[in-house]
Amino acid sequence: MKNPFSRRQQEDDVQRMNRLPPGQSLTQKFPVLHYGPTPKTDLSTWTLKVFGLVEEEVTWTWEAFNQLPRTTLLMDIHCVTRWSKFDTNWEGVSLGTLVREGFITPKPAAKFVIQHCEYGYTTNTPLAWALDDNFLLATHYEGQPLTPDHGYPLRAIIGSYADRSEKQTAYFWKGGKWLRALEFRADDAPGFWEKAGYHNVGDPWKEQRFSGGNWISRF
Ligand SMILES: Nc1nc2c(c(=O)[nH]1)N[C@H]1C(S)=C(S)[C@@H](COP(=O)(O)O)O[C@H]1N2
Ligand SMILES: [Mo]
Repeated sequence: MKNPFSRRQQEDDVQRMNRLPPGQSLTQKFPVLHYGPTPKTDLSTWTLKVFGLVEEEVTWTWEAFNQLPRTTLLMDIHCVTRWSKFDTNWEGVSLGTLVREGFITPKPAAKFVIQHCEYGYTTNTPLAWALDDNFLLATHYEGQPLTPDHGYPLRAIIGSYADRSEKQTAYFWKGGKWLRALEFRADDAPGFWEKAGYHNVGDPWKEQRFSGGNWISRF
């Protein structure tokens, strides 16, 4: 369906509503951005492992993962390469819900969560961010299972709410595609892009794009 509103008009609208972080522009597409190849996933051998500073480590099969309580989420997402996408619809499992309902119990010393993805991609956030309700382990986008390029069968997402732009959020690289494990840690462990020179925190509202120094050109 052709979008009845021009990109520029939509961008003006979100700007006026204070939903466009500094230096970003609105895209009506859904760009695919990652380093390396897209993995092929066999759901019969796929697992998600939760390890590190938790009372009990757990490994879910795809079938077990799909028994967990589910959540839908409407988010604005912001890529550090300057595109933002608005009102994206996701469905999946909320880490905050898993902790509140006792499926995972972090040890008191746990302060960071590392997402471990296929081919060794990692990304880090404070535990508090990953437990907040704008962070989701997503299996579906706009009512459909994720496509391989967008992270099938499971990815993390972090974004901002239309009406709560002050909520703590991060650029979209902190949403790991092809997620296979979550590690709870006391100390931080900068991930793939963070070590390549992206900002360790990556708040789009503060325009924390690069840490300076060792930035490697990506594209
Ligand atoms: N495993 C993995 N996840 C990743 C990346 C990556 O290189 N590998 N890139 C990140 C970046 S920079 C962005 S902007 C988003 C892009 O998600 P999309 O391709 O679904 O738009 O995925 C993030 N997750
Ligand atoms: Mo990105």
